[in-house]
Amino acid sequence: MSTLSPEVIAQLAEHLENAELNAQDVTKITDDYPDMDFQDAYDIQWEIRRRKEERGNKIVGMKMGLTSWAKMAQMGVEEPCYGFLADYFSCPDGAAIDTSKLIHPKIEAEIAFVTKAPLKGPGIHVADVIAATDFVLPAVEVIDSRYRDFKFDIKSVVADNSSSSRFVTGGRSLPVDHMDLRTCGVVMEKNGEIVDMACGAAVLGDPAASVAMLANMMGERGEEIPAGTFVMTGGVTAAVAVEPGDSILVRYHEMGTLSMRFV
Ligand code: OOG
Ligand code: MG
Repeated sequence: MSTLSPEVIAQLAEHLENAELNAQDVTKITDDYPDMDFQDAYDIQWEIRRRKEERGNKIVGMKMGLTSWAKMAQMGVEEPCYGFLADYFSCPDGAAIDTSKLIHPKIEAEIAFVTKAPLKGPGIHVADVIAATDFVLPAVEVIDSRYRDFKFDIKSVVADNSSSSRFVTGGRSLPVDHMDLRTCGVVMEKNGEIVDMACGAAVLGDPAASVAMLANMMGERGEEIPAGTFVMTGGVTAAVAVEPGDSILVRYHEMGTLSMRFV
């Protein structure tokens, strides 16, 4: 069910995408549309995606969010959500990330998958995900909610493409059966000091369960995760705020390190 008209969906998509492109915060949209539902929220997100594709941007992956207790507790939201990744979100390992294009960036250490076969829900489980995985690799997401002070509810954040803004990937990719991702340790360092650490099991008990949930959530709209898709499974720790001058290093068990600085 949806409650908003196609005109309002289009207008809210333009409003939230402009907030992203102009790096200007806005109030959460549920303040003005308290009755909007999940379908409305995802309709707005898919309309933002359509706008970008129409402008020539390429979609280069998907992300799950709010999949760890650390993240859910930090944001006060207890339901996972997904978003898309556009070409210009992608930054190379070691990148200098320009904060003037962002509102209030935070970083998250994540484990990513690349698929080699399509995954279409409903009914996708962890074994399907493992069978469809080409390799796994480390990723750091830079989230940047367009909502003032990062304050939102689940429907507002879904409409805002789940705060997606930049990501860094690289490190060492591995076959998915090389190790148990649940015990894959991650150490986050900011300016040479450890700020947080966790392991893969923080994400829904197993990061592969996050990919399965993405396939099942997309399946509700008749969409699938195509073969060759890069999927970030969600922050293992709470997100860490960054500002110009900060330098970040994330160390992963067996998957190397990722680094970036903010300018
Ligand atoms: C929503 C996006 C969360 C993650 O990895 O948990 C997310 C937010 O916290 O702004 O990307
Ligand atoms: Mg994330």
